[in-house]
Amino acid sequence: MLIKRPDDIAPSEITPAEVYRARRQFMQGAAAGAAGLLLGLPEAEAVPLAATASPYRVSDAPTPFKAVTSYNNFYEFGVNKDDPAANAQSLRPRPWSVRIEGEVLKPRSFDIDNLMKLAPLEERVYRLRCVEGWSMVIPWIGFSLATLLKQVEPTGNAKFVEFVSLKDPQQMPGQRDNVLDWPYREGLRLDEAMHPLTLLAFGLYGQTLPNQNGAPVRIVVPWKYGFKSAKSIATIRLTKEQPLTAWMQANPREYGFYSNVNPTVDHPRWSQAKERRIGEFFKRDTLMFNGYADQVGKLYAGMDLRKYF
Ligand SMILES: Nc1nc2c(c(=O)[nH]1)N[C@H]1C(S)=C(S)[C@@H](COP(=O)(O)O)O[C@H]1N2
Ligand SMILES: [Mo]
Repeated sequence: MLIKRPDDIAPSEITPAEVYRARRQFMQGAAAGAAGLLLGLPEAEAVPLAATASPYRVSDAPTPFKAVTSYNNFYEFGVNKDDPAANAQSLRPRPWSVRIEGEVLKPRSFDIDNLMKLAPLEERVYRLRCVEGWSMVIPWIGFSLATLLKQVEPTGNAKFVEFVSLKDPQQMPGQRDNVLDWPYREGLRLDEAMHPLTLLAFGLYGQTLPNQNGAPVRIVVPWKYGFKSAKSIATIRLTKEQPLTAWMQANPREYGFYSNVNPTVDHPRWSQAKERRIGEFFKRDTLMFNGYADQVGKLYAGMDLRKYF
């Protein structure tokens, strides 16, 4: 088990008070977990993660921890919003390895605890906009995916990055239903994957990722609809061709490869002009690229975003 003593962080100076409170509550829980271990009770799953504050933080109020961890989309554990929190205890996030392969000079597998040490962990507060019309603000912990991609040295042929989630119906009971063609697969263009905002996330709210949020490691791409941010990743593959994602395979008319948040291009079943921030009553206007246009707009210069939805 991995325990980082939080002695070297002063969370009050780097995180919003709310994050700090959630972290303190969590650490009390962790202490109880350690006591449980002595009594032979099941070990607490989450452990504190120290991180420094990244400048990538929106000023919107973070969505409460309770909502972030109880209102989820994670079809491997069921299709209802409360299914992942109810069912994801069967996921075993340790031991875990992530294979990174394909068009790279140095393919390799990382044990999750070594992968986490590849770069200093940062806390970043991002908006997350689901294509279904709701949104959250989440303090993630991780580092830029680019750090990992540079380590394996992409070849000149690498143009895309495919993310493959775990496939194991024993751990993921929702995979006994064919709602998607498992495993869950997502993808980015290489320049999108290399953008510093694209986060390899290991935690949220000062602790390791709860299973329902994609333990032990996931991607977070804040300017795209939430489904692009694949959870519980087992393989990262660099490719020449654009990968076929699980959602495009299921319904190519509704789910495009790009899926950039765009209030002017509607999904066939849902307007994308407005969103409901979880915990708020009035709808908000959805922002172009989810508010990240200054940082990522140039990736799409000259592209017809209706065609490349
Ligand atoms: N493997 C996998 N990743 C996934 C999903 C999923 O069903 N399976 N759902 C996606 C969707 S639709 C959203 S909105 C986000 C939700 O992330 P959260 O539960 O951490 O807020 O995860 C995405 N990643
Ligand atoms: Mo979503």
